[in-house]
Amino acid sequence: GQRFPSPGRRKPLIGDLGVADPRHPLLSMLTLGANLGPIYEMQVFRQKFVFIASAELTAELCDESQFCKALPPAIEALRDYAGDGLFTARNDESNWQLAHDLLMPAFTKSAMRSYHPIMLQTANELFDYWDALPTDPAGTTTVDVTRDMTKLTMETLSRTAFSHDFGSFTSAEQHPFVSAMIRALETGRRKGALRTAPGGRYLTALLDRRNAQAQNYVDDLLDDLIAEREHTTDQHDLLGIMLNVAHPETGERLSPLNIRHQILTFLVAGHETTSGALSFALYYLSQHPECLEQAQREADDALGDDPTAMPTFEQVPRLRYIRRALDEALRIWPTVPAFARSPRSTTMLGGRYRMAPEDWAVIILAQVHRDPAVWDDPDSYDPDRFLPENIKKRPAHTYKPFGNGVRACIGRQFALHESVLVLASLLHRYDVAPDPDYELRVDERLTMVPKDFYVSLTPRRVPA
Ligand code: MNH
Repeated sequence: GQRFPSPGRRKPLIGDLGVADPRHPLLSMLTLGANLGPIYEMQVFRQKFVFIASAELTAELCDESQFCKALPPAIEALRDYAGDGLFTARNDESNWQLAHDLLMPAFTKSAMRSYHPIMLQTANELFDYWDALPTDPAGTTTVDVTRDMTKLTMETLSRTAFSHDFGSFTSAEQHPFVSAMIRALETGRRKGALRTAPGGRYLTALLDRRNAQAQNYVDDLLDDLIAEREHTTDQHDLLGIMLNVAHPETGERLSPLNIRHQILTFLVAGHETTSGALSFALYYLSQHPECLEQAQREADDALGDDPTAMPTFEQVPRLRYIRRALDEALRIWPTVPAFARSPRSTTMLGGRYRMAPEDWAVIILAQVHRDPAVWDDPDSYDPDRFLPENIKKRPAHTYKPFGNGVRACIGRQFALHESVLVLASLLHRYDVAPDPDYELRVDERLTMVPKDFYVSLTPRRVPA
C-alpha cells in the first residue's frame, strides 16, 4: 500500500519501534511527528499505524456520513477487560445501541440536576481533607493536585453512578482500584503493541499472568458493586438503570456480563479523564496570574462573601470564564489524547490518501489542537480563544476533546458540570500559588495527566 512519511529509519522486524518512547507513545508523536506533515505512519512489528496531525484531515474524518469510530490495537486490547462496554464496543455490536439507549437518560440535564448535590458534597469532602493537612504558619498547605483530583472524580463517579462510597478521602494513598486500573491499562497497551510481534501470543499470555492479581482485585470489586444492589429495584442511578430497566421499544435488557463491562467502562472512562482536565486547568491558571485573577473574580461575583459557598445548579453554566479556562486546558492537553476513525467505504482522504474500510487512522488530538493553520501562537494558554465570537471564526471539527458523532463522549456534560463546579468552589475558597520551580511533565496512561504537580493553597477569609 501507500507509504506516508515516518520518523527515523525503519528497522527489519521491529520497524519503527525503537524511535518512540514506549512509556509515552502518544507524547512521542508531538516531537516525532512535528515535521512529518498532516499524515504520517509508524510500523511496530507488522502493525502499521497511520497518524493524523492536521485540523483539515481531522474535520474530514469527523464527517459521520463517510467515517466512523475505529478500534486501533490498544483499544482492541482493552476488550479483554471491557468487552462490548460502551467505549470498546464495535459500531455494529447490538449491545452498543442497547446500552446507549438505556443510559442516555442518565446523562440528561435533569439527571445532572440530581447529581449536583452529590458533586457538591464530594468537593466539600476534598476541601475538608485539605483543611486537615498540616499547614505552615501562614496557614498554607501544599497539595498533590492530580492525586487528589483523582480521589475527587473517582468518588463523584462511584457515588453518582453506583451509589457506592469508595472512601477516597480516608487515606492519603490512592484507592487500590486506581492502581489496579492503571496496571490493567498499561498491560492492555503492551498487549496491543506485541500482538503482531514474533512470539506475540506467548508474550501477551505472560503479561496477562503478571496482571492476574490486579485483574482479580478489579473482578472482586465489580462483584461487590453488583452484589450490593442485586435485589433492589430502584432506577435512580446508572447501576439501577442497568439492572432494572428494559428497552422501551424492544423490551431488551443488558446481560449480567455486559453490565460488568459497563461498570468497568464507567469507572475507568469517568474519572481519570476529568481529573486530568481539572489538574491541567489548575496548572495553567496557577501559571497565568491574570487568568487566575479573572477566574477567581468570576467565582467571587457568583458566590459572594462566604468563602465556603458553592454554586447552585443554575449558576454552574453561567461561570463562562472558568469554562473557557477549562476548554483551553483541554485544547493544549486533551486528556483523551487520541481517537481513531475508519471510512465506511473505500475513499480518498484529503483527495489523495486511499483508505479502505479495514484501514484506520489515529487522530493525535494534541497535534490537531495546536495546528497553526487554525490556532495563532498555538502553544500559548489563552482562555479567550473560546469566547463565542472566536469560536465562530474557526472551521467546524477543529476542537474535539470529547470525540465525535454517535460515539462521542456520553459523559461530556457530566465532566464539564463537575469540573466547573469544582474549580469555582476551589478558587472561591482558597488562594492558589504555584510551585515556582515546577516544570510541566505529563504522565501518559490511557489518558494524560500532569505528573508530580503541586500547588499551595491558602484558605481565604470573609472580608471584615
Ligand atoms: Mn468520555 C467516550 C473524552 C469524561 C464516559 N470520551 C469518549 C471519547 C472521548 C472522551 C474522546 C471518544 C473516544 C473514541 O472515539 O474512541 N471523556 C473524555 C474527556 C472527559 C471524559 C476528555 C473529561 C474531561 N467520559 C467522561 C465521563 C464519563 C465518560 C465523566 C462517564 C461518566 N466517554 C465515556 C463513555 C464513552 C466515552 C462511556 C464511550 C461512548 C460511546 O462510544 O458510546
